[in-house]
Formats: sequence, C-alpha cells, structure tokens
Amino acid sequence: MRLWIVFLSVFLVLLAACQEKPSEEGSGPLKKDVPTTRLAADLHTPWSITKEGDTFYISERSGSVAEIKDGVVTRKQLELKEKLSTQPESGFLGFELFPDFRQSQKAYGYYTYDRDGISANRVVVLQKQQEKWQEQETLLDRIPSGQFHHGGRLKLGPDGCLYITTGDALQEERAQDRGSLNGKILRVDLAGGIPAGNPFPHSSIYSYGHRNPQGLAWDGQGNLYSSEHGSAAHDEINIIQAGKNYGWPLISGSEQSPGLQRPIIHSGEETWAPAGVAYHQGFLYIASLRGESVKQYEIRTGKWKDAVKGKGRIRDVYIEGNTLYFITNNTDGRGTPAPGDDGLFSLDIQ
Ligand SMILES: [Ca+2]
Repeated sequence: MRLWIVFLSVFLVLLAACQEKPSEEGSGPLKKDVPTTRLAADLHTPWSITKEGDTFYISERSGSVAEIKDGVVTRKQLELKEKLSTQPESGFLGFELFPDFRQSQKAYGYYTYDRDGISANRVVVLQKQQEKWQEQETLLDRIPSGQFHHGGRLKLGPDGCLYITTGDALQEERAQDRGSLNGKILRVDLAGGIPAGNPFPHSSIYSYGHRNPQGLAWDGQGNLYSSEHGSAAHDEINIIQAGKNYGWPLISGSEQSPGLQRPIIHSGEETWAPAGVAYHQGFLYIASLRGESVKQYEIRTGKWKDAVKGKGRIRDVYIEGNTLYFITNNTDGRGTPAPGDDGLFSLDIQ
C-alpha cells in the first residue's frame, strides 16, 4: 500500500512538472515570463510587418493586407494581375510602404503567381484604395519559383534603394549563376531600374550564393545583415556586401573556401528557420519559425539567446523606439494554431 502511495506521488510530481513548462524544453537561456502584449488576433498567415503612424499594415499570404489600429483589424484584399499561388510557403510575401506612403498610399509587394502551370515571383507597386489594394505596375518579374524557397523579403535601404531576397527555388545551382535571379539579394531603385553602385553591369544582383534568405536589416552604420534558411540545419546570418558570394550550395555552416563568404553565425545542427530580422542598439532580433522564438544576437560579442519563446512559429519582427513587434505563423500549415492565432505582439526591449 505504502509503495502505491510513493508511486502515485512521483507520478503526480512528474505530471505537474510536465504541465508547468511544456514549451521550454530543450531551449537556450530564457526569460521565465515573457512580458508580451497581444495587439491583434486572428491574422491569416501574416508575413511582413510595416507601420505608418499608429497603423500597422501586415501582408497576409493568402492575398490580403491586415490594417491594425487600436487593436481593430480591417482586412483589404489584393486585386492582382496574375493568379496568386497557393503552393506551400508561397503567395503574398514581402510588403514595404513607399517612403511617401502618407501621400501616395502606395506600397511594394512581392508575390508568387501561377500561369500556364509555371510558378514565378514578381515585385509590384500596390495602390491602396477604399476597399482593396490594386496592383499597378511591375518592378521586377519572372523570378522563377519552385515548390519551395521563394525568398520574398522587401526592405527599403538607408541608401533609398529597394532590396529584395530571392530563394533558389530548389534549383540550388542557380544560386551560383549570376544569369539567374534565384538565390540572390537584389537591389533596384524605386522605379525598378538598376541603381549606381550595383556590382555587376546591367544587373539587379547585389549578392549571390544564397539558399533561401528571408530577412534584411541595417545597423546604425549602414551594414546590411541577412538571415538565410540553411539545408538540414546550418541556418545563417550574413553581413551582406556588394558583389560577394555567400557560398550556397558549395559551402555551409563552418566550411570555408577561397572567395566565398562565411556567416557571422550559424545554427549548427539546430534548425532556427530564420525569417524577418530587425536591428536595435547593437543587437539583431531574428524571427524563427521552426525555432519558435525571437533570437537576440549581440553583434559585438557573438552571443545569442531567446528574447521571445512560447508563442510558436514567428515570421517577422519590427522595431520602433524601444518596442519590438512580432507576428506568429502558426496558421502557415506547419504549426499548431491556438485560439487567436495568428497574432501581432509587442515587447519592451529597453
Ligand atoms: Ca552561406
């Protein structure tokens, strides 16, 4: 009898332990209670965070823009000239407001489309209207797309140019081919032309040898950082310089070879699946999908830890002042959605 009581007690203690911290298992250094605030719920696979004044404009992969003000979500559909792809990982991805958005009500968008059985990505200008966002012009077209690896991040750089990440479309040799737009970081002017300072003549290619980069951020000195999905772990953060070759598929992780750039940090045998990146006071904040966290990476020391954990998959981060905003991605077909997913959250990082 006494033995049964001992067994029962041990069982109950183990059960309680499991229920206390199910999401922290196997993770790195953590804050115990993450003081996050949910600003909006029920977003549809949100992909990019942009903000103007008090209003967020968030792209949703199935073809809409969620406009969020004071916790209220207003959704406007896209009216596109091509058929939006519904392949896994694809659809309406990158989104960046024009510098004069307040006046022009225009934005840049990156989307995957299907035509005649072939998928491709394009970068377009979208005009906000009363009830919808309408595609107006094409900046860049026919970026080949495969089943996976679409890239898709758009960011305006401090130099006034638009930067675009593209994936290798599962054709890894294209990342090394400067005649292909796959596996690249591209740089164009605001009308889609080739700006002065691009490293290769008549080419929008800024850097190459990438697998599936999905994050771009600049520090206060204008250095450009990019996150990149590795193959079977070995996810990377790179400092991007004009004309440089980042090695895919020739090297990955800690491997090296003359003329190929190595990452400043990689995930080793772990998988982070890093997406959006933002910079704040010497730190990079990196949205991690499979890693189900926001990684905080200190550039000077190379140390990193989880700044956010326990919210599931995270697709993008955005920083304004001392506030970090992030969107979850538990409705993207690879997560376990909880009530209210997906959400927009904020966190004080002062
Ligand atoms: Ca690399």
